[in-house]
Amino acid sequence: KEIVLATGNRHKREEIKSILKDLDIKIIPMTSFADYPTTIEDGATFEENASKKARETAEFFRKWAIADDSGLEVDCLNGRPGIYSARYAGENCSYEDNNKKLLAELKGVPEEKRTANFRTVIAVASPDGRLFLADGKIFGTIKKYAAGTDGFGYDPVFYIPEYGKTFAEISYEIKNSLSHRAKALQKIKKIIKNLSNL
Ligand code: ITT
Ligand code: NA
Repeated sequence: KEIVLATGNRHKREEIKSILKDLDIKIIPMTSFADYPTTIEDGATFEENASKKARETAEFFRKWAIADDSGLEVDCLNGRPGIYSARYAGENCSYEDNNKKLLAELKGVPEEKRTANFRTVIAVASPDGRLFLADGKIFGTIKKYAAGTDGFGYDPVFYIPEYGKTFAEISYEIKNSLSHRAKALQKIKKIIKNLSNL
């Protein structure tokens, strides 16, 4: 029982492995192979991009594959950066560049209008072309300045009112128990468990 994890993002890799650790399946990082497909993420939705990453990886290795497409949706920006979250401030930009750009765009926007959510779509693809999708969301607000050093991406600016902390200020254990990614992966776990041939 093996599944190839189709992500080039080491933070996602660690979170996904941790969330799926109780599953009786060996998770092989795509990046542990010398050669792996680099999917062009030209879909219009998280679903399309996650599906494309999982399908291309399953086809390439002739093995089951799991992929994650995710991002931050800010309400007062009409859902941006959304599917463009990784490259919001430009191609190959840093997480810090993205956070700076986001805080600049939200300059002067009052507390109550800074609502946002993270969204993840997980796709699982079989080598014979089957596809399973699950999604997860977590709601919060965009803080006025970055805080915390854990996590990655927009974690330092994503504030969870229930905890009074950003995602970068809470422990990995807590983030991985309530995040968008955790919710999507819990749903996919149930699907995977019912697949007799994986
Ligand atoms: P792969 O496509 O190789 O999986 P990626 O980082 O390019 O890696 P995406 O295309 O799905 O992944 O872009 C997701 C971006 O959304 C990511 O780079 C972060 O900027 C942001 N993001 C996703 N999940 C996040 C999380 O849990 N915390 C903070 N930021 C997150
Ligand atoms: Na990507």
